[in-house]
Amino acid sequence: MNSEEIYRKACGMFPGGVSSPVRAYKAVGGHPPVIRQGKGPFITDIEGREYIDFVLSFGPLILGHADPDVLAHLTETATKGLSFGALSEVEIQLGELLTRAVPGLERIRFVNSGTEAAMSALRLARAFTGRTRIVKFSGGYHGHSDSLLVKAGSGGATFGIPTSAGVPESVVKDTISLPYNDTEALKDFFSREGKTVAALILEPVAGNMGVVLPDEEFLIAARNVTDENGALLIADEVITGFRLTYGGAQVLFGLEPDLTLLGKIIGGGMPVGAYGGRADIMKMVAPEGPVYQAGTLSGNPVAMAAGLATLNKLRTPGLYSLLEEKSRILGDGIVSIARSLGLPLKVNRMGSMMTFFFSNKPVRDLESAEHSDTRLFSIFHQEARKEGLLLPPSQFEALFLSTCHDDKIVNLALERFKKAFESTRSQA
Ligand code: HOZ
Repeated sequence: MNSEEIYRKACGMFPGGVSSPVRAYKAVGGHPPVIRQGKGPFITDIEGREYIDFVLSFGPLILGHADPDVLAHLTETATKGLSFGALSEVEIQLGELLTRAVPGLERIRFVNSGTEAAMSALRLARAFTGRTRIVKFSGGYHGHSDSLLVKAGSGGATFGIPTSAGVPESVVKDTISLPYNDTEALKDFFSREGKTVAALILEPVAGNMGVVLPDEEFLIAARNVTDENGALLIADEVITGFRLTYGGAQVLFGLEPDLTLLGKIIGGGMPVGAYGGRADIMKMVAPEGPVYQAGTLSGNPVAMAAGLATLNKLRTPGLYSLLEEKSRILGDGIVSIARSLGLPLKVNRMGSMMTFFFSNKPVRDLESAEHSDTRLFSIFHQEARKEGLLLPPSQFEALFLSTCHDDKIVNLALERFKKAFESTRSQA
């Protein structure tokens, strides 16, 4: 079967033909690729077309596809059994690495996805504070649990579904959404209603309305207003954890959250999530405390092994500065190509995550992200695909690099970007 036939079959079986909405390519047009395999910086579809991959499974694959060391450790672990529903040594080893690397993580609980981590951390924050209200930011995406699907980024922004159908009003009435980077609005809200808030949840660098960088004062205010009002600060580092530097955004910015959410990279491409933080809060989690949360496959040994091998490799000295250098070359190169062609483009980048917005205005929040020309983005996406570049299929997702995206790959990618921008301009 060719990809079109497979996709047609998938559409009869899965909603939108996919297992997660953004990857259906509805926002950019064309059939989504059917993938045969990935290797290093490349991904190959069923027809044998090879792309330089900048999606990287939406973030986890910081070492590129099928890293040999990750595969070796995963395979060795898998031969001893796939799941035990019991404690295993590899779980302790990954837990130890994480609690040492992430400053705010005194204790941790493994789950299976970022969604599960966020949902569990909210329950814990509500139990710990005895309050119900949650503050998030518009365009922030913290998985798809009911109370967090309010003005959500990622698929929510991509498909213009600000709050999902099926989420009862009674559930979202306790969720407040404020504009990202608006320090005054944040202070103002907390000065009036801060004592009713259980938790403020934020992505330290937003990655789900496209990449949006935080103002320093915004992050400082997030810590201060929660401290002053007895609310918890939850840092959603599902994307930024071990992406921006070893440990994550909180290491980079000196942010001290009460709870942290992790996922993606810490599973090295296997399904994993984790939440953790202050020991006095985490001791409320069952069976030590009254906050129930459980999972048959939580702490799965094979996933733990993939995460462990990935994190061990990320400790290589100089790895993050090299990644930064390649990402800078790519980001700057894209800016100068677009400028030379007179295309309106704003590139937001931090380390190896970036988004280029087809916009002539700086992008600092959901409103300015939504100002982008998504029609131009979809034209560009299709042209880039023709040139052999696989990009996130939405203006509101992040593009990632891996350690396999070396000089040669970045230069080749820039040549392809140039051609794709040229064809886009002729259709603008
Ligand atoms: N929410 C994910 C990225 N921000 C999308 C994952 C997927 O569709 O695979």
